[in-house]
Amino acid sequence: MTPFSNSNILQRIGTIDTHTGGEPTRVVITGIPDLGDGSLCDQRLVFEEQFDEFRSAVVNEPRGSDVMVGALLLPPTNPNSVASVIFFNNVGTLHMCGHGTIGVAIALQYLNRIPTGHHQIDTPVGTVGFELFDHNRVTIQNVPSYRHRADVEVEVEGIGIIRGDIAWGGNWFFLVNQHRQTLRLENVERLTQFTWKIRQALNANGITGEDGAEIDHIELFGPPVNPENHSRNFVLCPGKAYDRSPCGTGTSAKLACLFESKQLEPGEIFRQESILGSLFEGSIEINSDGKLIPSITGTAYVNAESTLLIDQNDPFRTGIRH
Ligand code: PYC
Repeated sequence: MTPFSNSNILQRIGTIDTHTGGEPTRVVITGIPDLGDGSLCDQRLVFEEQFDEFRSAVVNEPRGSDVMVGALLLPPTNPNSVASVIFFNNVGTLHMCGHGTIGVAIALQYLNRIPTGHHQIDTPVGTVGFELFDHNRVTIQNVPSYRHRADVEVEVEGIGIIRGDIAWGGNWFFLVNQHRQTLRLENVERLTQFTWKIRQALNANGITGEDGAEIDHIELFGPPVNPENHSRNFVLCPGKAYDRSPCGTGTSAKLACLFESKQLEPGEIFRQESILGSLFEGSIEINSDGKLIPSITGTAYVNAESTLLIDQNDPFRTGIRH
């Protein structure tokens, strides 16, 4: 921790908080550090290397919590986009975030920056389209998604052999259907331990996404509680928090796997409920380049409009990091 200064100057960071199906997004609208004028991937790298304390101050305790996802609202890089966004969480940055994109759309509407209709935002892994509807509903058209490997076996300490698919939906996922776990809210501690062990086993065995990318999201699937839905999931995020929403990038990865296994046709609706019972509706289309584009529909609400204050004398000003 850097030495205390005697300065009474408070650093001010303007934020809009939303939640999408219970999963929070803190959209940072003012006080954003200068990340230079490189590509969004370069800016993300600058953010990781030079502004990790800023990241932690915004999302970690005492101002946030392990489950909080942050979204830096930056100028668009593409002339047809309304903004660029870099997503981050309790331990680092995310490539993309589906619930977060829905939250950003609702925050932009709250700020009167966009009307209902079609828009797009830029992320470090590609441009994401979205349709803003009435009643807080948003459909995102995610980055191209795909299954990388099917039915991969991993030996998990204390559990045994677990099989799953590796898929990209804007983040890397290991998707497990056979696990003997009951996907209910009262079991989150157990589900967290179970999925964390799978993640550690993947790392220990060098099982990765494409080009050695780390698989940092683990997703379990089970029967829905609401019979109108097709599936319930439990998603473990990179910093060991579980996703309260059905996870936009995770649902995208699931849609890609279903398509590859011939269980989902383009245009068909797949209703994915979260461990809380909140819902995303997903579907896919195959674009003119032959790529699979998932659409994810969800609902978000604005919770707060705040100014975060960072006092240079506060020993926990940069957040509590685990
Ligand atoms: O909705 O894509 C998502 C997401 C990723 C991590 C938390 N939520």
